[in-house]
Amino acid sequence: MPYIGTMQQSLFDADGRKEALAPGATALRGFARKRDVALLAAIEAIAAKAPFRHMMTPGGFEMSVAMTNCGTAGWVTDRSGYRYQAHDPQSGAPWPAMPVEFLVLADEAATAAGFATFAPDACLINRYEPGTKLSLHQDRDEADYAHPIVSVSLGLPATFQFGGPKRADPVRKVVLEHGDVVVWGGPSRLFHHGVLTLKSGEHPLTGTRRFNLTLRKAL
Ligand code: MD6
Ligand code: FE
Repeated sequence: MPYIGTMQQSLFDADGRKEALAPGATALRGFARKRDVALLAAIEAIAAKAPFRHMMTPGGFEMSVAMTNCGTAGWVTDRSGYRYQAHDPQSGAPWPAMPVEFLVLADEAATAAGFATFAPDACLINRYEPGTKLSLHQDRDEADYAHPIVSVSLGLPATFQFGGPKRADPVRKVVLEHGDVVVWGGPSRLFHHGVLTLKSGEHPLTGTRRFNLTLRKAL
């Protein structure tokens, strides 16, 4: 193998490049890419049972990002607030089971980022189309903030905003591309973050969409 090939292998191996975003937050570039087709097929199977929908915020605004869930608990919002619940409010049925490939990826990513074994019980699936965005927020509906969140980006790239403990703290912009995984825990677990308005584009696997999985230990 030529020398440059060996160099690339060591810097950009199957685990992707590791990038520290904040204390306890690590981007694993390209970590999910080799599983992209299986992950997208699993999302499609979940959405066939629990379709993507635009949920209502407690303040009465319909979210531009479409969402669904899998796992024993799913994140929902409506006029009465944010929470995790075992059933899809739209059908009354339990959320679809967490696919084994999600569990394997989440645990491998958490381990690669230096966390102990990670066994998520909830996965929120976000679907973005050009023009949609996710406002600055904190993820704080989970029972125990000691667990990290593993985030998987697929399809069109998006600009992620990564802030601090206070909403008004300055934000850092990070582009998340197809296959990128972010493992996020520790001191920055409750930092504010959001996704800027998705730009139009065309991805060979997802067309005009971006999907994001956030795997959580909610209960
Ligand atoms: C997104 N992600 O990337 C939205 N939350 O579409 C999140 O809101 C998020 O990536 C908690 C931890 C990781 C995340
Ligand atoms: Fe979040």
